[in-house]
Amino acid sequence: MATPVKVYGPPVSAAVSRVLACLLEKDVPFQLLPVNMAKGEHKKPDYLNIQPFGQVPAFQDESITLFESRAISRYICDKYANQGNKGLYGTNPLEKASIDQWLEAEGQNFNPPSAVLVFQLAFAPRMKIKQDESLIKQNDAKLVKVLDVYEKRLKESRYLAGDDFTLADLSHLPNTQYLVNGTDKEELFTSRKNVERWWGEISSRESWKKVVEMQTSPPPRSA
Ligand SMILES: N[C@@H](CCC(=O)N[C@@H](CS)C(=O)NCC(=O)O)C(=O)O
Repeated sequence: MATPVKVYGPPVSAAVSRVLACLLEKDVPFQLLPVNMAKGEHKKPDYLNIQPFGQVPAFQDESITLFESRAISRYICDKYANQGNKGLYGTNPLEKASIDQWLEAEGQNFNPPSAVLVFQLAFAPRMKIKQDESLIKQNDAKLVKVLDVYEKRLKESRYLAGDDFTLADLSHLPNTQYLVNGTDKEELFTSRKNVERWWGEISSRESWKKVVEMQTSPPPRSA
């Protein structure tokens, strides 16, 4: 049997959970290795050897070490093209171009405001960090504009890149999960008919349900 790929980082991290959802969609066996961020393990020299920016996730498969969750996900789809969800990253240049376009939209347009809101509204209170109201307001306004574009697109198309669920949709799962279930921003998604339908469909995928389970179950005790 092939050696499982390695993912370093906690499943509660949005970027780690993006990679986990992709591995589960592609039926790729993986080993999840803990990185104790509270203890600063992600800034220690050993970890910086595999992720020079000191962030999670890091990823290893055979001789390759990668960072950046979207690049890792693209690699997984290409390397394991013939297993699991074979259309996740498209099967021809036209499909791939559309998926890449919406993946970029997620990374460049959706992620910046949504990541700020997730941090400010879901993580800052738990970490006893004071929330920045003006940052929340600014990013709420930015996300409204992005979701208006999505609403229009999703009125014409079942999923972002076309008729099928792809990496472009998957990439939105982590931040949206936090915004819908862990903040008071659910309405941004539920007030838009087609965005709401899309969220209902993508968040009920078995792969994502498993990731949410991993996020909510306590980490295994070390011996
Ligand atoms: N663009 C990177 C973002 C990685 C990232 O921001 N990871 C966060 C957790 S979700 C992290 O490691 N934060 C700790 C830090 O930046 O020191 C990716 O997609 O992999």
